[in-house]
Amino acid sequence: MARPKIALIGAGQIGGTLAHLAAMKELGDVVLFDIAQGTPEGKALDIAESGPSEGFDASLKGTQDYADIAGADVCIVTAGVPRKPGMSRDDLLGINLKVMKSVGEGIRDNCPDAFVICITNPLDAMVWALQQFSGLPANKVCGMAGVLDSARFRHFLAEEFNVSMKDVTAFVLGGHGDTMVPSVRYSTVAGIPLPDLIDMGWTTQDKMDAIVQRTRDGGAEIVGLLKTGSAFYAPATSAIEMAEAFLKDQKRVLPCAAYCDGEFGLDGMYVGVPTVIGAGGVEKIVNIKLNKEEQEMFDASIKAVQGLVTACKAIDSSLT
Ligand code: A3D
Repeated sequence: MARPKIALIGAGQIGGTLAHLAAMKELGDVVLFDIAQGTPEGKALDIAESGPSEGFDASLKGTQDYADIAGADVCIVTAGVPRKPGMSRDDLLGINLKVMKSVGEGIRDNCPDAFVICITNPLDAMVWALQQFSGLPANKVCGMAGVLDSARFRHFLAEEFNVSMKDVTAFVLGGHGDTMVPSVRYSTVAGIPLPDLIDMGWTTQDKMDAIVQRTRDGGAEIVGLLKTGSAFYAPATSAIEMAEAFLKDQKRVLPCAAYCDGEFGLDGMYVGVPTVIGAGGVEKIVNIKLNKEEQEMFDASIKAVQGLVTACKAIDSSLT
């Protein structure tokens, strides 16, 4: 059986890391596409030359030609511009929307059966636009943000409790922005909900509030340290987790930006929610109940995403 084909649109910091991870995990053959001449070719060759030492079998190719992504099974999109210190994700909207148009058309024309994972910011609006520009079914187009935001939350919790991060489950709902909703009630250590751990004296409410806020600011914290761009190791790892769930039909329960049509009371929009990812793409949205406080935070996040979608429509009248 031929190896799966993984197309990476954007061969920058995240794209290169995605290619390295996909090859090392032998998820399939990798095509790196970028408009920058030489970058995808150079990264593809460099990673291929790490194969003999690492011991993986995967072919890697860099290209500026969309025809090379033909028939891809998975397509991960990082094309566009990342933020610099002082910028919000929303500041990227105008420039990255134009990029989504060309990328969406490239996917539509060359790999309409792919499972598409968007990473480009502002995430929830860009994945919505990418689905429209590509015309692919909504369950085959989703955005990576929740896995990353949850991983950050899990990391901070594991440090606070001094336990293995393997035993910490957590998820973050809502849009991938300042209004995201890290769910304390639905996050656990080995099944014990965080509020119970506060009652047990493992931490305090103040410390938990600080961890929630650090999770919300997780992207900005890295941007502030790097100064020249945004996070790329953890974002790439998170998207690979989603791609692997699809390629291996794992039915993983992962938070991602998925198209909600009725779920969570939403009327056709992309936002971060818990989902089941398997061979069918986003196979299910896990429609959990929110309490009053969570619902208020979720509503504020929805409002922020809706504002970005409205801004996209004002820029490009082909979006409906
Ligand atoms: P960067 O290293 O700049 O890579 C982006 C690449 O896109 C560059 O190599 C560009 O040449 C390329 N590119 C630009 N326009 C096009 C085009 N029209 N077609 C093809 N390629 C193009 O950025 P990065 O890899 O650090 O980040 C990529 C995106 O991911 C940015 O928008 C970030 O804001 C976003 N990001 C999202 C998250 C989430 O959790 C959602 C996390 C981190 C970064």
